[in-house]
Amino acid sequence: MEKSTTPSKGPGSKERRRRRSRPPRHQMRINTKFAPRRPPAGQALSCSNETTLKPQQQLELYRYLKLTRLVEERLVNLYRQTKVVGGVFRSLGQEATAVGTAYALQPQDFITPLIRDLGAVLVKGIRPREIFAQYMAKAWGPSGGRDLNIHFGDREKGFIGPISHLGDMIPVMTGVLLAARMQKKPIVAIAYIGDGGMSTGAFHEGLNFAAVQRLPLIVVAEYNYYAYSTPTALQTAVRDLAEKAAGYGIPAHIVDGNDVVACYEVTKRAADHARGGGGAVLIEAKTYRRKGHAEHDDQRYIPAGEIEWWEKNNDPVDRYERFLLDCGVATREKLDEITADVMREIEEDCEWAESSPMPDPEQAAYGVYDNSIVPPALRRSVLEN
Ligand SMILES: Cc1ncc(C[n+]2csc(CCOP(=O)(O)OP(=O)(O)O)c2C)c(N)n1
Ligand SMILES: [Mg+2]
Repeated sequence: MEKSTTPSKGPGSKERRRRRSRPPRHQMRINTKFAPRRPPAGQALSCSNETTLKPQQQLELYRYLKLTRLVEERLVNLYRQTKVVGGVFRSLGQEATAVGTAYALQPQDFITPLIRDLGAVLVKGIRPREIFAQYMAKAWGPSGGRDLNIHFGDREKGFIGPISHLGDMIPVMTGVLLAARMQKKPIVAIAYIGDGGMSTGAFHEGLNFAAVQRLPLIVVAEYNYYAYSTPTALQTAVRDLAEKAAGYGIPAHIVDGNDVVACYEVTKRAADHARGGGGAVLIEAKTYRRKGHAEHDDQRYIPAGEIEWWEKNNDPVDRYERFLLDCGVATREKLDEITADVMREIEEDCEWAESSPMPDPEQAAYGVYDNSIVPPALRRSVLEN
């Protein structure tokens, strides 16, 4: 028998329930529980002491923070030796945001990072050797020299490679999550975005759609004071990026982006909310970009003393070391041991990447087009042997 084609009289009961379960207006406020706070006079900044992380996990977090910082330092060395193709983009001073947020995900969950989210990529299981080979455009790198820096992906590891156009990864990740819902895969995802990227049309359209569909998308908005040389106040009229969530009817958090524990805790809550069917969440991480847009940028547009203030008073690695030592999770010797181990890994991986050949020029024709329908111009000379 054929299925009834009677037109629907409106949303089904499941849809009605979903609509009714939307939070009332007054609940759509910004949660500031883990927002930046001033320490009591005379005390240096540490991290949130409200944590569900076990000591072993706390040490692992430290390892990722140091790994991120030291991989980037090595990239700068390689750049100065002219071995890097293209630019080097640092996350100096804001490593805790990428590391802490990504650490709150489960292995099956997805991320799509931006240039300042190397820490999230490493947490997702990408090895430093892949990063070095990719930056040097080597044949053994993940894109085989076709693209640079973190413009590659690894779907097995839940890492969707970003494209350059700011904002566009929000609708892409929304699509990934819609597909996962149709395949009944219970994943959540983080899409990272900068204060500048949030001013694009793609950001708005993507987040609006994710919110309407109640997709488990966590947008991590990195307020780091600048987009290239433009201060945030010159390109958005809101004070806090989190205010934008109200326009989509989704909850928002403001977190201290230089407190790795707070970043973890906020994202854990957002992921639980999203996984439980609550829909999209916006997390604004307050942090600071201590280097220029890329290594070539001399930062002449930055007010005198600003970078030095952040370096001295609000460095995420210093803060986390203070926290681990104060609460007795680690001794100085333990931290040194972890750092030495990270340096060993970087040494080994960098050597591996440097020993890789450059790609064969012909390889440029592969992995781009469907090679069964190669353009005639390339057919004989390149692809037929
Ligand atoms: C749609 C679009 N416009 C402009 C650019 C060029 N661009 C690349 S990064 C960047 C600054 C991004 O600033 P922000 O989003 O704050 O991220 P941050 O660099 O601070 O991490 C710009 C303008 C781009 N990639 N895409
Ligand atoms: Mg920015």
